[in-house]
Amino acid sequence: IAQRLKKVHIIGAANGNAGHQAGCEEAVQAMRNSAILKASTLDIEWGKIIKPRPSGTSLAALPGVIEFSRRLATATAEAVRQHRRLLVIGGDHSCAIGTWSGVASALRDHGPLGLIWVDAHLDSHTPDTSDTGNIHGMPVAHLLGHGNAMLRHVGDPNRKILPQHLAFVGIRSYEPAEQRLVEASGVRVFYMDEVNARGINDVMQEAVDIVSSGTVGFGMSIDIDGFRIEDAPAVGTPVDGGIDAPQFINAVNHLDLSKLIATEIVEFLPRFDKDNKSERLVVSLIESIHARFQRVNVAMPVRTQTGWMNRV
Ligand code: 6HN
Ligand code: MN
Ligand code: MN
Ligand code: MN
Repeated sequence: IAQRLKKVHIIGAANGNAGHQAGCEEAVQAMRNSAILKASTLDIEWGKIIKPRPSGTSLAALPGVIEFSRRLATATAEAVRQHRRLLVIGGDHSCAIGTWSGVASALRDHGPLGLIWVDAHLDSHTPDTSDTGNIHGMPVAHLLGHGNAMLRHVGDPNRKILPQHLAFVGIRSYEPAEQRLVEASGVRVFYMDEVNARGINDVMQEAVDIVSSGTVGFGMSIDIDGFRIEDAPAVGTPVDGGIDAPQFINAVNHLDLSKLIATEIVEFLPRFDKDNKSERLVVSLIESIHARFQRVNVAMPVRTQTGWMNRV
């Protein structure tokens, strides 16, 4: 069993129609074929690949995203219940609704889930406030319990993440309505200005503290447009002035990831890659995170009729 737990269990979220442009749906296949990933030291176990039914774009994608999110949530919940070292490869960022709804519902009896959101964007619109209607700009609002009821209730009807258990890192592009939602909820936002002033090391340490305190564990949702364009050129909504990827990886190497439950890497559009830079970054991220991933050692407390008990 210990052998199996050392493996990285990858669930593929092959969605793309809720993004700004098509292409994210190709990332799962690209990573399955990736010679760079195969050449890495990682012990990979490919799990379920979830594909959306054909649907429209912008808000016309909504019924498809709801149905897709439910199937993805079922898959991530199962992986977490089996104590696998879970990695989700997206997909446009709307897949985060399914990923974290499933993880949160699997942990419901253990305690609340924390979440670090690495991104250029806040992704905190509701269908009512979005200018574009693109659902990849809305996952955080839904995980916090706002917006469309069907999307809010994927996995179970509870709020998936509480604002005090969420931290954004790398933010530099947003609209006023989503910023109001986030700031009014009291979520900690490490805007890019603060990352530049303090360094990514310091910021990530504090982010881990925030999402670890009062939670059973935390997830990381990494939108690769959070990084500098030269580190991750293959994105659909590039924004200048991103996180220095080598510095981020160095920061990860010094983090306490003992409470990490799962990681998600999204918004990779392989057709726009240059010299395999983005692909290389995705593999480096997985390598550094999984080198520090202690999931196998985490004994999660479970609620019993007489109190709390450690499940091994
Ligand atoms: N992402 N705020 C913009 C919108 O359309 O709502 C951009 C969202 C980007 C989302 O990159 O995951
Ligand atoms: Mn368990
Ligand atoms: Mn983004
Ligand atoms: Mn995003």
